[in-house]
Amino acid sequence: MSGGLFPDITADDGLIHLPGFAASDTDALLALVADITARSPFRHMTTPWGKPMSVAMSNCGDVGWTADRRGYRYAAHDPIGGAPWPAMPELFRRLSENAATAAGFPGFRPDACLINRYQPGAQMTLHQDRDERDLTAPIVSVSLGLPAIFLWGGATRKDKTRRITLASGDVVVWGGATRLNFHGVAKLKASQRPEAVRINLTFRKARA
Ligand code: MD3
Ligand code: FE
Repeated sequence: MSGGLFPDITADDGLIHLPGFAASDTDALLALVADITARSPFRHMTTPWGKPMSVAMSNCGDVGWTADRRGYRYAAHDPIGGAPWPAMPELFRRLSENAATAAGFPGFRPDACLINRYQPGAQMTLHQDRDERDLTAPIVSVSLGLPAIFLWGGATRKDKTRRITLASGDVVVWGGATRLNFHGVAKLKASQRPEAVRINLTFRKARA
């Protein structure tokens, strides 16, 4: 991972894009995702409206984000099997803390990492992330695998969205005034290799 000053920062309306910040770590990160999901497998959670999500998810850390018919929440145990979520690997923690520091948020200590898997056809519709107790902490996202188009909206659902391509190894940090902005991911295109997927790690401080 990049040490010291990271030169290639684009700060744009509260979105801080660090292209390639995790580029040298992608293989190690994917191997750790494989370890985590061997214990807490990817699953398609159900929304409170009863619809299975097209993105498959798992978590590591003290708490993990879950969705079911009762709502959205962070929980210390994987509802599949009832065990604690796998611990957050040291590389995950270090990378996310270094990215947050490079983006101007020193002292970020994530307690949750949501792992999203996008197969071709999967998407994430516009939403806000508001299940975290500490909204002063940023969110750090790390993209791995196939590129995707990130949709970056405003404070209301009606605000127009901009499209930003996120490639493998890219890191984005959101915090401050834009922490509650609407955002989503456009439907993932099929690639030449049908087994190829996009993995996104989002690091959060879920508990105050
Ligand atoms: C902007 N994931 O898991 S990560 C999510 O690529 C989510 O899988 C997308 O949105 C993905 O909730 C985008 C980037 C992200 C995460 C949280 C945010 C952007 C954000 C919270 C506020 C504003
Ligand atoms: Fe989100």
